[in-house]
Amino acid sequence: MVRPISEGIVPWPAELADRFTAAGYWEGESLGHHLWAAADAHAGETAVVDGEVRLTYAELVARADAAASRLRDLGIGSGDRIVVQLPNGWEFVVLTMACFRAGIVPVMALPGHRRHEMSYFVAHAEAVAVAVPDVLKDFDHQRLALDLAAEHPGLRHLLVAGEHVAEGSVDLRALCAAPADDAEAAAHRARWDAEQPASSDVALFLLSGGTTGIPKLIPRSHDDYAFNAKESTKVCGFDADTVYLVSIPVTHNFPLACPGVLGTLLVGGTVVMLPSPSPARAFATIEREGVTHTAVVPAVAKRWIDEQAASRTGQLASLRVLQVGGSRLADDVARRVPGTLGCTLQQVFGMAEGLLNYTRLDDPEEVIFTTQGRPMSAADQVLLVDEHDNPVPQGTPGSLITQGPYTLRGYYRAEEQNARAFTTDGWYRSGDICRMDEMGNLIVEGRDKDMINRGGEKISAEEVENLVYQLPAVRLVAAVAMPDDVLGERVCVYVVPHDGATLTLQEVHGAMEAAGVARYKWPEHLEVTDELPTTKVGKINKKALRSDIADRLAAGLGVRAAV
Ligand code: OOB
Repeated sequence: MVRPISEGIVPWPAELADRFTAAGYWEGESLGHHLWAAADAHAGETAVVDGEVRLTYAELVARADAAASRLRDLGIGSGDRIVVQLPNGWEFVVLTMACFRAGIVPVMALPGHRRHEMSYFVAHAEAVAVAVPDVLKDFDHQRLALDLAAEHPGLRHLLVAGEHVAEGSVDLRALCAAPADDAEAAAHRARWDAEQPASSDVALFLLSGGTTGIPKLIPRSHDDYAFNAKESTKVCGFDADTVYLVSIPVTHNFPLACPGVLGTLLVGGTVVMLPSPSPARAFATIEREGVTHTAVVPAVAKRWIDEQAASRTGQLASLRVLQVGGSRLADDVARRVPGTLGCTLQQVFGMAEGLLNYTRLDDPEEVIFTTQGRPMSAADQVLLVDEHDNPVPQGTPGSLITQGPYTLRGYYRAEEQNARAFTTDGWYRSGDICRMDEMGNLIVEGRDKDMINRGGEKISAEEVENLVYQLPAVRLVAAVAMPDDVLGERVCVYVVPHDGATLTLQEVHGAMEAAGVARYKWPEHLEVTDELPTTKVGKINKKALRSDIADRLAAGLGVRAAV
């Protein structure tokens, strides 16, 4: 039963694929092959730590092989999709490795997603299963999964991690349990050693940051994602002594594979998992486990710095590298990292679509503090272009387009969006406005995509607008970013109501709640107005709205965060 996904995938042109293989960027092996090779080389060493649970490499792969067999027994096999909405925990690692091994394709959802998003992922990916916690932060994910199953007949299995597994659901912890004995372990191992997915197959789907009304799925192949993670370990100095802490959601590309969990496991290091980056627990964990590397978004970096500056309680001597990315890190916050946290800062400007830029660990301080780094690989092609796709002069801001051995050629089943998101010769339009210094380092100056970056969580303005348009009072709506000290940006909506109609932020939230929309997308400020400014061609002038809300905030007009 081998049914790799091909329909709806835009492949790399054969000539490029050959070049990437000849140059060794693509090694022609599955992610499982690489991970199991590392596990064999480090069998007795600790691979994963999650609270009281500690798994050696030998235990981890034995569980993953057994889980792959148990999934197969359920009828889930090569080419099938599972929407994975798990928090940071050992079950996530075992399940993901089992999927890679058996050619099952996980769709990496976030714990914050709700019915609106999950239902779309299940439908668009034609998922046969979802993997969820029972309850997380007072939200009943299992209930949501049951509702999804009622709505989507193809969704046959609910894999549930937790104490309360409903009848009819599959106990994910049991599915990920150790095999009974060595003989059983050897049988599972032999089975999957003999049956590996092709390296060009889709290994997983990541979610796009979102600029369109509907979210898009990013297919990542075994070849390209292995390169993504492995090459990152070189640039970031990961090796078998690395103890990597993951405290931001592991289903994000950044902590998953830049180098993240997968990179750490590929070089024989130890992954330490925490469900959230709260400073007290993170600091205690760094001390207890001797964490050497970790990745956070700028809002978390700032929290850690402020906490440590105020209390000096964190014993962070083991910490060597703090990676910060996902949104723009302010230069002044960057400068405080080494002095306060006692480690090297590494800025990371990446995207789930592929291209990763890193400051190098031995770069001059000014480069580390004021730039977002340069492409990971010599094979990454990056151009900064004007509105006609012509390269801008060096030092001038331009829109970043890119192609390379780990940057996608098209979103999954999204022909219409692909026509806009890629140049005719296949370069990905990131929508980021950047400048390049003489050394080739990129500085992110803004964006020409209609997206709001809320502390690293990406929100499509169009998606929010479509949801607000559902309210009968709304004649016109525009969603824009409003500046915020903590998160960088939050969602603000400008609404022109129909004649005589009124609207409150509570009503907007009520509509979001009713539609089952993830909370991080809920507008946090509403401006009701008589008209919206337009550009010369008659489009809503979002630039004017962004500066309007920034001016209002600066003038202290009592704009307050509501969520
Ligand atoms: C990461 O990935 P996504 O897919 O959630 O978001 C990508 C977008 C970029 O196009 C850019 O607009 C923004 O997020 N971004 C940054 C940034 N890192 C990402 N903007 C300014 N400065 C940065 N350092 O966010 C992501 C994926 C892999 C590694 C790191 C981040």
